[in-house]
Amino acid sequence: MAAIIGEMRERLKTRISKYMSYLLRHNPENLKIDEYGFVDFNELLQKIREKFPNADESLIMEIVERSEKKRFEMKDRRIRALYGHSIPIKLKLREDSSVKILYHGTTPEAAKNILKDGLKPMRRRWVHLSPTPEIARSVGLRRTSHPVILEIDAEKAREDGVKFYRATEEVYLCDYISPKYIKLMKE
Ligand code: HQG
Repeated sequence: MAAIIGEMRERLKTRISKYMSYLLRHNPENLKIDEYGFVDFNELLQKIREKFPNADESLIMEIVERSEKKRFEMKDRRIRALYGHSIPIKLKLREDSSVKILYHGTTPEAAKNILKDGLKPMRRRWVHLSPTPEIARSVGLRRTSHPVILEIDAEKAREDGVKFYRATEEVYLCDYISPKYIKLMKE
């Protein structure tokens, strides 16, 4: 019985986390969002409870603090998404000056285009990159059972003026990567 309740709670957390990502990354609807992407935590909680009446503060805090990916950030009772946005906000992250190689996992079809045209943000504000091939593979697996892993020469790109930002331990962001810094990863 306890196991079933635990599983139901996990499933509810996943649905609420997806709703939070939708609101904070793409469409805040009637929530007041500032230029850095933060909304008032109580307002967000109220909004979530309109859809998920069982949601409470401790459940949301579990999502923020204990999910397998760190998707959200809290500051002074305000909350924002750390990456994934399509709405125009300023994340104001500190530029990363140390990472040498980054990875990007994608479909074989997209990889072909990326090697020709470069990595573009597509529907989001930034290109999303991974610090390890394993993480890149899991990103690619969202779209295909046979992900292609691309290797980005971040050190060379940085020398040429490209700026990288570390949003979380698993996610780096940048505006665009030219094909000259991208190659297929050797398996
Ligand atoms: C592709 C998830 C054709 C790119 C993940 C990708 C990540 C191109 C797709 C985060 C292209 C965009 C973001 C070009 C890029 N031609 N295709 N020139 N340039 N693409 O979802 O990186 O679970 O916007 O390869 O784990 O897949 O939501 O980006 O396939 O961290 O927290 O265009 O979202 O995190 O797809 O994923 P996405 P992404 P969450």
